[in-house]
Amino acid sequence: MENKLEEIKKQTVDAVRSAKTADELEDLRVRVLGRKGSLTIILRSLGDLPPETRGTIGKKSNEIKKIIEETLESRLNELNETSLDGLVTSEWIDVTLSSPGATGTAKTGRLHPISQIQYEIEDIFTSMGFEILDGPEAETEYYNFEALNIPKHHPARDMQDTFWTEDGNLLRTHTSPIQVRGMEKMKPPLRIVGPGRVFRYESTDASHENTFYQVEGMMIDRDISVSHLIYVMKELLRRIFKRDVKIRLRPGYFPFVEPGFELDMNCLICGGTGCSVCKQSGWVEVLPCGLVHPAVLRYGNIDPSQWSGFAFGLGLNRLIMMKYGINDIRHFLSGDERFLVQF
Ligand code: FA5
Repeated sequence: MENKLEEIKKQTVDAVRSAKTADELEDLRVRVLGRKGSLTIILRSLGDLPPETRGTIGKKSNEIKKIIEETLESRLNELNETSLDGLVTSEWIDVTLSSPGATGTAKTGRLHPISQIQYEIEDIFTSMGFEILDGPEAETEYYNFEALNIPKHHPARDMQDTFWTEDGNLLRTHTSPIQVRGMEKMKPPLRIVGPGRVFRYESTDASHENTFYQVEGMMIDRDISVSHLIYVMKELLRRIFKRDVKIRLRPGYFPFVEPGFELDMNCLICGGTGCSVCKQSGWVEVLPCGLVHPAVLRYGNIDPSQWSGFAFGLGLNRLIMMKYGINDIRHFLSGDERFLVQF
């Protein structure tokens, strides 16, 4: 038995020392020390040995087990170190080298001007305590029209020509469904903005696209009035245009607000004296808004006798056109790099 133990020790230690991978080591460990391993079987059968040899064989078996375990561990450490050394030499990178973009061989990308202004507006609203919400681009009729106080067959549906899907849903024509989903999800008081892409079945021209971007905004609290709306809108425009902006409100009809307004800003291109951008009027229409209609609050499970609010829907494409003096809305989706690299 002693000879057998010596043989197991010698063979295993030799095999461990010449093993090249961790898998090989694990294989050896299982063959010798595993549940049915050669040494384990001997250790388990110690009870069957005559009492005079049991002590010696037991001691030797345990010594050999310890030697094999230590050899396995030290070979595994050696292999790990070698593979790390190999990685360091085969996969090192010089982090001080300049990137292909910096050397001019590859162009670095940039954010689309719409994304830039969207993130800027999100930051402005977040700093005023608004939360940013998202909503689906393919919507149900309920969220796009019904819950915004535009029932079936109401002529106001014609204000927004719609892409319908075959199953009776639609591509959202505005970001206003986000306010309905926001009201359903959150309890008042609430302040939310919902940016996103919207779609209208329209022919395109210099100021109309069939796919464009809006940012919806809504604030609901106790005793919200038009003065809160004016303050937030003026602050928004001041921060976007980096100067004080003169505004005016004109009555505007949207079934989901009452009263509803068209908010115009003083033309920044001509300073209000009249130019082609403002069609000689000195004013540019930038954002429709108003106080949330009680029916819309009710659709959002909010009691209009307790709460009131304002809402607005800002068209991002036209806002950027105003900011940079861009004369055709179709540039935005043209994918023309000559246009895009300017921002
Ligand atoms: C709306 O979409 C309302 N949901 C806005 C609103 C929200 C009003 C909350 C009151 C309260 P309107 O259809 O006017 O309103 O569109 C809003 C803005 O989207 C416009 O001022 C304009 O900047 C932009 N817009 C509308 N149609 C187009 C178009 N075809 N191409 C590019 N921009 C457009």
